[in-house]
Order: sequence, then C-alpha cells, then structure tokens
Amino acid sequence: MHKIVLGLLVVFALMACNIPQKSQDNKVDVEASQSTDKMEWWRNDRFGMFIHFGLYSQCEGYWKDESIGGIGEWIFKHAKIPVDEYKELANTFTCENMDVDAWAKLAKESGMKYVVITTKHHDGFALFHSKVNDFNVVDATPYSKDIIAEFVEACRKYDLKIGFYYSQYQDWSYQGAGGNNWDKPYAWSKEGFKNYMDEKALPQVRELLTNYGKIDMIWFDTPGKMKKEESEAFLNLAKDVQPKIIVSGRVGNDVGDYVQMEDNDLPKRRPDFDWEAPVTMNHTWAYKRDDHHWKSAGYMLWQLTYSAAMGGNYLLNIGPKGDGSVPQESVNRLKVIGDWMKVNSEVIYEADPSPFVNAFNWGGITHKGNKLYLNITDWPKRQLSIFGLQNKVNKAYFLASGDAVETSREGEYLVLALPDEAPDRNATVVVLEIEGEPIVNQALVQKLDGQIILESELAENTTGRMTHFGSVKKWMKPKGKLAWDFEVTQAGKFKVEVITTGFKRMAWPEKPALWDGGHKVKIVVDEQEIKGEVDKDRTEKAPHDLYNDFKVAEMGTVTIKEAGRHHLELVAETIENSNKAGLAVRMVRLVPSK
Ligand code: JFZ
Repeated sequence: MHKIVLGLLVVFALMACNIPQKSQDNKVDVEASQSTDKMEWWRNDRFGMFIHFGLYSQCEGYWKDESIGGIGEWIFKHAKIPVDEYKELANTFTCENMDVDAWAKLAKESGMKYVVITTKHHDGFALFHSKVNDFNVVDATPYSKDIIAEFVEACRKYDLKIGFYYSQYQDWSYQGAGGNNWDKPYAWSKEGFKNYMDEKALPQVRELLTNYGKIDMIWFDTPGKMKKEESEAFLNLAKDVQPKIIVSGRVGNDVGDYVQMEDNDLPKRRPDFDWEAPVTMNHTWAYKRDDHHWKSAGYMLWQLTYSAAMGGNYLLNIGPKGDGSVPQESVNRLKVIGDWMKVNSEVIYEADPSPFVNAFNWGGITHKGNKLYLNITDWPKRQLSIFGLQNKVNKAYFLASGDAVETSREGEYLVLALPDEAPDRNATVVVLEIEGEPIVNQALVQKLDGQIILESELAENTTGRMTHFGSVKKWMKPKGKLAWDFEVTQAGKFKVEVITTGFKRMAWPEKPALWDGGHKVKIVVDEQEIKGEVDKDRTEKAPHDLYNDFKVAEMGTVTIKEAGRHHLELVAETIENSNKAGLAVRMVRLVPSK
C-alpha cells in the first residue's frame, strides 16, 4: 500500500516541476460534496473574478530587460531568479495606481458574484499582514498596508463572496517548501516541507481565515507531492475556522469540495460533479506587457454560457499591472460582458445546466422551471436544430426583444427559423417555454445537415490516455481504441475524416502546439473497414480553440445503408511520435457525399 503511494508521489513530484496537466488528483468525492448545502450559493452564482496580483506584476514579463517566456507569475522560476534578488522587488511595490474598491466594483458591474484573489502565490509573498513571515506587503514594501484587508472591505461593500487563493505547496522563497529547483538552499526536502507547513503555510492560512471575517472559499493550488495527511491538514484547518468554507480540489488528494478544470479547458460532455474553469483573458494570469492575445468578449461570453450549460462555474481572471491599475483591455471586455449580463443574467444565475449531456456547436442550454434558454454564441445560418427534445414547445422568443421565434419539427429534430444576422453578435438568447420537465434523447446523433461528428471526448476510450483540449493526449503506442455508438437519421455515403490537433503546453502558451502526422489507422464502421494514414491533408479553423487548427485527414468513404444505431471504431496500427505529440485525435467526422 505504501509502495503504491510512494510511486504516486514520484509522479506528483515530476508534475510539480511543471504546471501539472489535468490530473486525477483534483477529483472530489462527489457524494460528500453534493450532500451538503454549503455549495448552494456557488452553484447559483456561477460567475466569479480571479485576480492575480503580486510582486511579479511589476516585472510585466521582463527580467533585467530580457523578455521571459511563460505565464507572468512564474517569472521567478522561469528566469531562475535568485531568491535574494527576487525579494528586492518588494522595495518598489508602491501600488500607486491601485484602487481595490474599483477592482470589486468592476467585478460587480461585470455580473460576477464572487472573487478569488492571490493572497500568496508560488513566490511566497503575502498581500496581507502576517505575523509569522515578514515577506509580506506590510513589513516588506513601501505600500505597507494590508491589501487583503482593504480588498475584503470593498467586496463586502459590493456584496461579493470572497475567495482566497493560497499556494499551499509551492513557495519558492521558503527553504524546504515545494517548487524551487534553481536556488539550492530553497529546494524541497521532507523535513523542510514539514517545517514550512508548521511555521508558515498553516499559520498563514489560519491568519487569513481568522482575521478577515467570513471567507467563502479558499483556492488551494498545485498540490505537487503533498501527502494525503498534508492536504487534510489544510482542509481541516479551513473547515475548523470557517465551517461553511468551500475548498478547491487543488488542495490535493481528492479531499476538496469541487473539481478545478485544467485552466482554459472546457468539457464536451456535462460532468456530474461540481466544477469550475479558471480562465485567462489573454495567455497569462499576472500582467505581461507583451501579451496581446486578448480573447474577445464574445469568446468569453461563449465560455460563460457554455460553462453554465455544462454545470460549471466560470472564474475569469484579471492581472492588474504592477502599479495596481487594471489593463484597459480587460476593463473594455468586462464592460461588454456586464452589459450583456444586465439583459441576460437570468440564463446564468440560479439556472440549471443543460438537460442534454452532450455539447452543441452553437452554444449551450440552461434551464429554469418551464424555460429552456438557448444561449447561441455561434450563429447558425438561418436555422438551428436540436435533436431529441421530447417536450411540447408552447412558446419561443428572443429573451432581449421578446420577438417570437418560429419553430417546427422534422422527425426528432426541433427546428428554429432564425434571421440571417444574430440579434446579439456575442450571444443571443432564445427562450423555449416547454410543457413539463425536459425529457430528452441523449443519443449522439447526426446533425440535420447530414454530418456525423464523433468527438474523442465522447468516445468509449480504451487507449489509456485522457483528452486534453478535446484531443487524445499523448497517445504514443498503438494500444486501445476509440469507439462510438451513434444515431443516423439520414443514411447514405459518407467521406470519413480524422481530425487531429496539436498538444499545447499551457505554461508556455506562446510556443506552438506539438503535432505529429503519418499514423496508420483502421476505421471500422459496422462491418466495413478502411485503412489509411492520418496526416494533414488540409487545415481548417478550429471553433473556440485558441491554440490550434484542425488538421484534417481524408480516409475514404463508407456507406451507411439504414437509419438507426451504428458503431464506429478507430484503431491505431502505428503511431508517429517524433514531435512528442502522438496521435492527437480530436474527432472523426463523417461528411455526406454524393
Ligand atoms: C496554477 C498556477 O501555477 C498558475 O500560476 C495560476 O495561478 C493558475 C490559476 O493555477 O496553474 C495550474 C494549476 C493546475 C493546472 C493548470 C495550471 N491543472 O491542473 O491543469
């Protein structure tokens, strides 16, 4: 038993050196979390603001005039800065343009209901006054006031729930804590880590949860090689001091209250547990002067509505500049989101997730009473069709204008007639008033336009590999397969395409995704079999994917003679992995062909 734990620790140790990928270690005990009502506000509110602010914000991605790759708050590690030198950043921390009231007001006006702020990130610097460690804003900086105290007060003024981000494992400026592998005396050690927990981390968490009144969430992160007892020590302390506090899954070892998705990655099938997606507005959490990869407000409204449809929370980040001011690019986008929320927030707050388990490519559905909200972010040309809604539709109209929408039935599809132009180019809501509770057919079904889209995330997957941004991650050996059962409504001849995407390393978003081609695969559709090579015959824009395009490989054609249930399998025969990506299947697509 202990040997197994040790084995896992080695895996976690390796992960701790990098930003961990979606790991099993933030799964939660669903039964335990669902059985309490302390999650109620969180499930109802759905939308929060993340704030990454600290000494690193002053660097703006530069160290000694050199541009440093990767996410901004990791500059200490990515530039391998000696601890003594990094600590000097405290001397210039004046926050001359910081207005924490404005941060809270911005969250409120954007329609956010809770905030999570970095009280101490991996660098070890505390934005609050700590009696146990003087590397904090009051004792070490010219600003010299407790930013957390000021911010908490502002949040209360605007009636925002309060969450504290605290890096419990990684602390790069404390000897023996996790994560520092470039400045020798600060390296992790067993004894040192225990000392760090007893002398700094646990006492600071106690300070945070004792000195600022009621705190609603604590957002632990990157548990690294922490043992279960250690995760539990943080959990128990938090619950002891604040009995109703919600504890993030990244406290480690399956003991948190909910699951944090991999940053910026949204699921294609609705999970049956509480989850939250932390998301950046550009590529970095902390401010970087050269990061201009700003997502559009429309994209963020897709993420927000889609997360709600999938039963998850959306935690959208701002990274104030070193002087404390919020980048104008963020303010502008939040204004658009806030204006949209003023009209449409009923589709988010207190709304139930979609009755459908599978995602749609046009947006997502949320649900309240007899209303289904179709939150349409990718405007379909003229009509939108939904397969499998069994209820009678009494009324259909645009939420914003009240104008009626014409609906009809084509077999099991409900078809909505829509204007050519989206009434709201970011996200248009159509309300369906239905009879009774929604009853739906969950089958993976052919689209009304004839295409059959089989996403890897929806496959029965025996490759032993998880999906990452929708694609099979690091499928390097021809083992296992992807299989789908699906429903055909229009039989015929189909072109078979295998679509792959690259593997994106999230700690270095600016680096191109890794990709391999030239794999030999076999595709079996019922009794038919085709063999072919998965390469890049052409590329296509990948909807909602900021890091990739679709590499489309044409495999041949198959004929499906009858409507009804069918089965498709993709089996790898050889896999190329010279670029360390392997066979990253995103989907198999069947396109009707004459
Ligand atoms: C962590 C931090 O390292 C990062 O600086 C930022 O604060 C972010 C919100 O959280 O990064 C992670 C942690 C976990 C995953 C991905 C990024 N994960 O599990 O996929």
